[in-house]
Amino acid sequence: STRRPFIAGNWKMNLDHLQGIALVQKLAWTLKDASFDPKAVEVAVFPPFTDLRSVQTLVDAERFGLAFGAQDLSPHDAGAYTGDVSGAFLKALSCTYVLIGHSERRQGHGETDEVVHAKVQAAVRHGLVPVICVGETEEELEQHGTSAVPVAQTKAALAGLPAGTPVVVAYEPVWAIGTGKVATPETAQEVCGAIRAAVAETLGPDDAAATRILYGGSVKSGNIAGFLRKGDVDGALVGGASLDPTEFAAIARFQ
Ligand code: G2H
Repeated sequence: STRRPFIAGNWKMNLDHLQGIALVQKLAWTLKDASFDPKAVEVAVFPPFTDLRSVQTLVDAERFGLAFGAQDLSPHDAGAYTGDVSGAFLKALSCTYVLIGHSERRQGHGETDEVVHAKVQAAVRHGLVPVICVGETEEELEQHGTSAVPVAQTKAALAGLPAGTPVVVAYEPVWAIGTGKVATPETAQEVCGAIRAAVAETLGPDDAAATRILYGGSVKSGNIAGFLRKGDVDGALVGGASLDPTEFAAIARFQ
């Protein structure tokens, strides 16, 4: 396909800004030493909010071809929302992306499809590309079968967006997150294909062809290639393995 593969590192609540600086420096030089071609694969990191200013200052995006984003944003633009962070502030720090609806936020912070939808709208208002996370729990998988829940979550998140809005969708089966249980490439392909059909229904066929759909859940350098060989899997959202710059660089160089 013409879609540029996308390898995204979700640091979650790990690495303060000093540790973040060290990781990004090591990552950038590891990729550079390996003659990594950022035009062939896009690499992005998603540090905690408190690291973003350091990462912005440090990463010479042009030189290293590394992008970055935040792990969450407020559905509101500004005002009396103690503890929240506006998409406007993320944009001012040169964030390209923002994760929305990660299962740890859906489960741990009660984020419903409505909240996810409002956050997607906020991201788009501020010129950020939302990386919308969808996925089913083990229980939902048993009750509704493969694809039903991620497809419904995708449609809810994208509802009302105009065609041509750049988005990324990440399929992360909740039962595969940080558990060491990894979905097979066949399952990932089946669900990512169904998600692409949902993007076609909501944003249209051109957007469906252009949208990158990622797999996430216990991705490592040893299993990435199997996922990327599948036609509808355009990259990975990597948690634990993104905290080791050597391992994360190896994932980015999956070919
Ligand atoms: C899923 C994933 C990254 P991990 O949460 O978002 O984490 O790779 O540790 O399973």
